[in-house]
Amino acid sequence: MITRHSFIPMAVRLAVACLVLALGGQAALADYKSDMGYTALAAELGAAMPTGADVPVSQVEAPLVSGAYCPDDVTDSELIGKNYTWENGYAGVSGHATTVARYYYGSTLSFAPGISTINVYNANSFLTALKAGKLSDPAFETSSVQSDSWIGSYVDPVNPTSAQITKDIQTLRRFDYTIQRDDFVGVVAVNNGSATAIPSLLASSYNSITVGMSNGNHSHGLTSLQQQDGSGRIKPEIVGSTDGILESGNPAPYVSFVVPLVSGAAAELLQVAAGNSSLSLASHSQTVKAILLAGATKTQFPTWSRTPTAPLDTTYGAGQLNVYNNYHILTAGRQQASSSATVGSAGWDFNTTSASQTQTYFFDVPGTTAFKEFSVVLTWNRVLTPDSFFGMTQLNSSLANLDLKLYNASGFALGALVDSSVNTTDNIEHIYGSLLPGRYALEVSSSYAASTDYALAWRNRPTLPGDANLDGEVGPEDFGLLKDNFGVVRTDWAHGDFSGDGEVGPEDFGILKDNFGASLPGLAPFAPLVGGSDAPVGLTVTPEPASLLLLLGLSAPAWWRKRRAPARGAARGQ
Ligand SMILES: [Ca+2]
Ligand SMILES: [Ca+2]
Ligand SMILES: [Ca+2]
Repeated sequence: MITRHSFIPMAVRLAVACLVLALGGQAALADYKSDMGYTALAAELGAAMPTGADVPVSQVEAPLVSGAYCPDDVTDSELIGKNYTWENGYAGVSGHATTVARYYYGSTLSFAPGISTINVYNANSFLTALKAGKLSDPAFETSSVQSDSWIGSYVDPVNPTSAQITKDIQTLRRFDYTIQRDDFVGVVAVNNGSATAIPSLLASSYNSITVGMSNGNHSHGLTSLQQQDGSGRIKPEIVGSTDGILESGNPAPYVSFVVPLVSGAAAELLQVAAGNSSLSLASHSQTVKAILLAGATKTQFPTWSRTPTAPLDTTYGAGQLNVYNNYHILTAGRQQASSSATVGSAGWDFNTTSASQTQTYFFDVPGTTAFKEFSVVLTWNRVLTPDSFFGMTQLNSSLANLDLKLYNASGFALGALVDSSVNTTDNIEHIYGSLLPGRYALEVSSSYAASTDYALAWRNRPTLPGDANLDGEVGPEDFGLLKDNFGVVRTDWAHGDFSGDGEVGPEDFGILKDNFGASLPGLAPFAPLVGGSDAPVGLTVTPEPASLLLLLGLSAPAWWRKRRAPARGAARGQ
């Protein structure tokens, strides 16, 4: 059955690692709240900051050897005064459960201090209640968010049997089945350590959100489950900063304590969605997942990459959780596909598609800006159905194949394909990159006959005015583009028309001048510096416009007159 070491809770395993860190580690300088956009959103919203209030949650904890699995609700000031249900009977305080709880719904440490109703499960009892291989249905999950900071498997690592592997697969299907049936947001852990394998339970699920760390020190890469359970899917799907996370006063950079932060971020979204009827479809677990992944940031990770057939980075997934982005995607509102109207450049949809349908979302990048980042995520659930002969003892898995494509568009007609996410193994598609001004279309298609619910979420980050080459900085290369096209009509941002009037002129020079030397905050802060201690070249000083022109041997007015005059004549037909 369950191999004993498989259920050693992370807290026990981590005791050794904590000791090492206590001896050799240093206090973290940054903190997870500012790293993940919580501080910025709280500053923007003030008293309106969501807290997860009225969102019921559950916490599943691997028991200690003693059987203890409960957070300390009696003496821990972060946790007292809330309503706890010990689903498997009160069995004593677990330090691991207490730390998870502090970062899940603690009064000062969490992203969701307003959470007040918590169901706590012993992970072993929780697995039993899923009833893998039994005729009966799994137990209902009445909470809206479930946090799983534990890992496990029924498979004996030394002498694996096919029956054990089947039990893992059927357990995972039962878990995904409960998400499909009860529509809660499941947030689950990969293992600690970058050389570890991705756990079967529950990290290999489809319908939950699998979490790792921004330091990359977690199991990552491809799932390896067999049968219809999609080996080769990329995990984790999102990561979180561990800067400043402590357990018993020591730095605790472990997956266990990032899972509850992602769970709290989900609770915040659900609270906002519940408080506004126009956002009600955001309460679906697929929508929350799409928003969390679309909101995630990659600029911390210079090696982050995806391809049309690999939607996520194999270490960082969709990137680092960002509470600020999540909130703004959600409140941009639901926006539906249309062949005669555009959607906004941020938002989400929850809808249904099938093989006979294509859903197209037209949107504009205005001529007066350009997007350094455009991020869009499509996700849907796999569907589990009882076998026609074996009934609930054997759940069968069906996975629709939806695809996501980004096109140039003219009016409401598709133009050239810009990028695509068309993998065939996973229930996630993701496109991420920079966009110049213009009209675009996102297309959601399905090659699966049955009707499939899906969620789509998208956001953008404008670059700085004057950044013609979209590298996030305004510098000499942008000035060069502007200079080379000065006076040209019918041109675009990439050639120096930052004002969006279709020509490159003094107004564009003014925009570039005002931003010369600036770069987007938080952009690839880990970019290597040449020579170790050398300062980056060219971006530390903001030259005056006169000195810039002097540097290039140009006189602005003469240069302007020389090239602008014929261009304007042509434009006016003179
Ligand atoms: Ca696909
Ligand atoms: Ca630039
Ligand atoms: Ca212009």
